[in-house]
Amino acid sequence: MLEAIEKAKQESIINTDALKAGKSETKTHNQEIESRWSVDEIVALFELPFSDLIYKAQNVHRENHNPNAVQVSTLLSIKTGGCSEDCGYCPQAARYHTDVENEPLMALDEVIAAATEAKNNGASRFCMGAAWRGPKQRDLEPVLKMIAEVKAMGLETCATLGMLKEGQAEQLKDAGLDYYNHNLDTAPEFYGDVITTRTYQDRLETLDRVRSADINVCCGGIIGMGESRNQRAGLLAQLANMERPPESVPINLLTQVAGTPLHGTEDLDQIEFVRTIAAARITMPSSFVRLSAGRQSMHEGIQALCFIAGANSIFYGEKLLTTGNPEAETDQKLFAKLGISKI
Ligand code: SAM
Ligand code: DTB
Ligand code: SF4
Repeated sequence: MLEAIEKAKQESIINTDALKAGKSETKTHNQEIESRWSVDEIVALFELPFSDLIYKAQNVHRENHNPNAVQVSTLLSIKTGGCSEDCGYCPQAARYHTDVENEPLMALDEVIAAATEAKNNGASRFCMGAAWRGPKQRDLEPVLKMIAEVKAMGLETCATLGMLKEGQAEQLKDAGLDYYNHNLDTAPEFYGDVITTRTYQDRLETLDRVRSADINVCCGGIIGMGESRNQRAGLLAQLANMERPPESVPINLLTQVAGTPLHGTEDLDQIEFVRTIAAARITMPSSFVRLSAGRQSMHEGIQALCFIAGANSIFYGEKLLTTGNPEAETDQKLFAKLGISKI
């Protein structure tokens, strides 16, 4: 095990040095593969003494980012509930009996009003989410208008609409979409325990379409669904080993909702969540790592540890899609306490 840890250490030093020297662009394909992370190497990071792991993550963070600045995105559910899929964590799946109702797509002026409020509260990115397996062409048309209008307000735009068919990513790009969020959610070997109505490969194909259309990729997953540490490392390996790792990596702590199959899962130890953030930072030095769902159940001390471990993005505003998030004022106080400025 010591050997594996040493290798993991060397690996992260090599990655960071290469980045610092601006060599990542010029690496050959073989060199690229050599610098990738195996699941065992990532597990070895998780197994480091906590202080050593945090120290390493903070070093990588400082070498690649402003350690005192956090990007803030506000989420809006533009189409809530009634989803055909069976994601075991999701309150919006029609088949689970939760308090979430099936609502129609929001009107353009309501979306603009929400984006205006987000901008006035200091968000730099506005993310629009829809409870769809994927958008039909007639669904996409109004969403393209929303994207164009939000972009014209001077906000960065992000959308998460499910799987994309050929040509749809290009339409989103033309409308002014900056980021597309589509999560791998978990390691390939645990995936089938959580979702059966779409495959891992389906998700990878959508991510390829997003990349090919030159839209920034926002891709991460959920921790605390009953997966093993090995599987948490497996998710990070999938992300870190992408041809180009995602620009944005949301790490969600499962928000348990009554009526969903994952409700009642044993709570994850929050220090393990911090370790996951640190391992994401070390393995994806230049990505923005987003401390995503789950902040409402976290003491501010745990959130502070996540920022020290390299998280540099959050969802900001009192609601995620259907569940709660800390009030903007609470976050402002926390940022002031920690000397963090918003990006
Ligand atoms: N329907 C689209 C899709 O699934 O691709 C977009 C919206 S979906 C709600 C976006 C992501 O939210 C999911 O991939 C999942 O990672 C995350 N998510 C959903 N429910 C969650 C929960 N209860 N706790 C944590 N994350 C959750
Ligand atoms: C992501 O990774 N997390 C956000 C966003 N992408 C779309 C969604 C979190 C949803 C939490 C459950 C809810 O509010 O419905
Ligand atoms: Fe539908 Fe997305 Fe929820 Fe899955 S995560 S049930 S696809 S809204």
